[in-house]
Amino acid sequence: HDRTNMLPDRTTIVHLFEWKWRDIADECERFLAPKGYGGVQISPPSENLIIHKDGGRPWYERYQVMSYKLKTRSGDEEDFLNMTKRCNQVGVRVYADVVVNHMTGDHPTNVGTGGSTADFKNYDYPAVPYSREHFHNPACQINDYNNAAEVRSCNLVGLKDLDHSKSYVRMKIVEFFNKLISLGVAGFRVDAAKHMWPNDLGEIYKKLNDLNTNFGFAPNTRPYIYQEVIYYGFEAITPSDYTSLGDVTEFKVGSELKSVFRGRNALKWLVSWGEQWALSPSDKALAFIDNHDTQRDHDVLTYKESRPYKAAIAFMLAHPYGVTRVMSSFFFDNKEQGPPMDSNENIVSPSINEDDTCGNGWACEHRWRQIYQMAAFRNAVRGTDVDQWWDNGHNQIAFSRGDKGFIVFNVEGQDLEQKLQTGLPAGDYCDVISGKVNGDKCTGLKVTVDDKGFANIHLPGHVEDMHLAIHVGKESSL
Ligand code: LM2
Ligand code: CA
Repeated sequence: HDRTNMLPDRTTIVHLFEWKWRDIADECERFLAPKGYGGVQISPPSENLIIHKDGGRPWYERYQVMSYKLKTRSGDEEDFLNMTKRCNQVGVRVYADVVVNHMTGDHPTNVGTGGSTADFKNYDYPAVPYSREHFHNPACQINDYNNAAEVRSCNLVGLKDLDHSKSYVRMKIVEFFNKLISLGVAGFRVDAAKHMWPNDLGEIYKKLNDLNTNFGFAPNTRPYIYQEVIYYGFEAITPSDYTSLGDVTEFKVGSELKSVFRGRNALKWLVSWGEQWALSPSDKALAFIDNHDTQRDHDVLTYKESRPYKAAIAFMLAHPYGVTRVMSSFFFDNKEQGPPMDSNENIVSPSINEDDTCGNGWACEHRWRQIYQMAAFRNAVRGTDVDQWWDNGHNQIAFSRGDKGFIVFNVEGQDLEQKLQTGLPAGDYCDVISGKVNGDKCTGLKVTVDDKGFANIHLPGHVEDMHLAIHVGKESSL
């Protein structure tokens, strides 16, 4: 077993942003498990402040914590348990987004999704309970990201900052994490980890229970922890401050691959992808192209720019670097807009179309053929290295993963026509990007590998996708 606690033949986590627990349970059974996804990151399960904005409920209300009661618009504790049971049953792990750096900001209304109230001016959160002594005092605001103490001990965008040097605060957080462990989670995405002191986090992690064996985890299994440390260089706090405690989110994956697949940096340089690009060590990194913050606030690739987005995700999933996470969004026009909701402010479930895509306002990138079939590619090639590297000196590249998979990218705008060494056993393969295996047919491009491992690859410059991928296993071999 690796550190993620996923099944040994699964590799990729999907972030089902703002989904309801019952819908996630359904999705584990009907799509994630059959397609080979290994885990799901859920939105924060802790009770949040209800916020009304422009007639809607902004997504970010979930990052303003009222208590550790498991009651949000995604569901209650019973729904949560239904989700962890059903997902684990089909081998899909659940990772909870835990928001413990802070509670809420100041706000004119003070009712939470679980009915709890708080007195913000007095730092009084009776449903935990927390009071003034549990927060950094005097309160200060974060302005200077070159000042580590300020980043960690002052308020992030006005959110009341907990003081984790207090053993009571640590205890409340440990209780909350252990509650989630008892309910069957496999690990945690630690929100705003950069804003907490590493030593305090270490003390909290040490007191966590092993995963609950009733959900299929082996005895003595530790939770998988990946910590959100936003870093693009030039700041006082770096991901390496946290790697002795767990994994870190690697934001440079998305920013670097954006430039490459938009054609602003040559693909040939990807030959050295990984630590040589000043990324965190592969065995400490959570790799992703976009997340719920960057898709709103940064110029990264998202579903809105689907051609380079799919290629960047394919490269990430084809390359052995890091643990991989795929974003799954709802459509939005303005960045505060929350998930689709009905007139009672309940989140609307995604509908599922004939062609696997979603309706009711959900983008469901994880259901795009070019994405879920690359998650299966990553499963099929696990344990192998990058091999048979080829490039044309510019923006056409190809590489294999041992003798298990082979992928080609063409960002040149001109056709690629090459006889290439695929590293694969002889046979007919179906390109999992332009199509899929259907019975004994391929609905997309067919690639024939000869007994020496060579194949004639034709990848036009102006087709729907800029890449082609084949691999051993039922999803691609004919
Ligand atoms: C995170 N990582 O460190 C989350 O990934 C990110 O989504 C969270 O910010 C942030 N940390 C705190 O958990 C989001 C959102 C902010 C929003 C906060 C709190 O990006 O814009 O701040 O959640 O809801 C909002 C307002 C802000 C206001 C604040 C407090 O946008 O203007 O500040 O609430 O009322 C006065
Ligand atoms: Ca803090």
